[in-house]
Amino acid sequence: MRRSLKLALAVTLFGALHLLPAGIAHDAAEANELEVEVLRDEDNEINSARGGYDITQVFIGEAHDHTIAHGSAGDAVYWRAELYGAPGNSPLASGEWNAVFTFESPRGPIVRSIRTTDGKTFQTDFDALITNPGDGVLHVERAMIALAPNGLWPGLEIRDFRVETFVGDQLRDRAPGGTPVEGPVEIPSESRSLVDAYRLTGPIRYATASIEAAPEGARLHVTSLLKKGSQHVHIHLPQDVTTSDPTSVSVGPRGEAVFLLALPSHPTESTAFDVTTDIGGRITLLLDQAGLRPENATPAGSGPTREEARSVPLPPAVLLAAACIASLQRRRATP
Ligand SMILES: [Ca+2]
Ligand SMILES: [Ca+2]
Repeated sequence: MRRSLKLALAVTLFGALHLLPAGIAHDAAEANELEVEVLRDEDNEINSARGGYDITQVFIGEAHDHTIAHGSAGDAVYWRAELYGAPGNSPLASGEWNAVFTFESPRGPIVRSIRTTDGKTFQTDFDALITNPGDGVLHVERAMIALAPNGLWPGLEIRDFRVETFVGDQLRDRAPGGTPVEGPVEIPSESRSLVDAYRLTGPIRYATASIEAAPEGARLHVTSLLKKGSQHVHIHLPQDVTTSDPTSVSVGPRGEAVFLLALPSHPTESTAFDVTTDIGGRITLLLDQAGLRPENATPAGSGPTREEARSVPLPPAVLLAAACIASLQRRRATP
């Protein structure tokens, strides 16, 4: 059985923008199709006079961000939100503008905020923050909460998503909920929650991967799962595995990147390595190099021939599940 190619796949994303030449990195918005809209709040005109961010659409997504950490420690859940208004537009709105994001987790509420006095520079307790301030609007692209340091891991459910905005200590909008105007008085609205809960997966939905034996060593296929967006795929090979192909390739919607891998003549034990994408995907692959060793390296009759092994379709879905479970168990074992 050792002759068959064994590999396990776990999938996740990685913000490798720093590895790319300027001008070819993709924007985080390419991943919008993977997000889940959790809140839809009224679009009001009241705050344009009173000041304070007007909450409209709010989404939850997942991504890996290497600026938080490499490997699984950089996997995060993030908020995306469209907040209308900008400090300075109203004399009534002087002071600090604040947007507070909350969801419930099995470890208790996770509360983070974004604060500003000029609408361009921000103070935050999110683990990473990507904003795009526009004319009278703040696009919160990714307000990220790392999973592991906050007691979160794939498989857990988070719920009760809510956002509140303030000027100073005065509440100016909330979602779900209407528009507060004076103390407990608020203008009712059609604001609503769109989901009861969101189950964390880790950043594995950006791409999938498989490995097959090839005469030269092994062939790694990485397929983008995006229907519309584009992304760069990066492979981070173990030290003793090489490729003459570029290790960073742009793939379009449903596109595939193929890497021909050269394996060491004296294979070591199985090795894990990451496949990442520049907009936040990360997958961990487990390459059992022993499964690819030359014909004469194993006793005769111990398994299928190399030719047979090559012809056996690999069950990547099963292996992927196994790897994800292993990953989950590791996370649960972490206090
Ligand atoms: Ca609103
Ligand atoms: Ca509201």
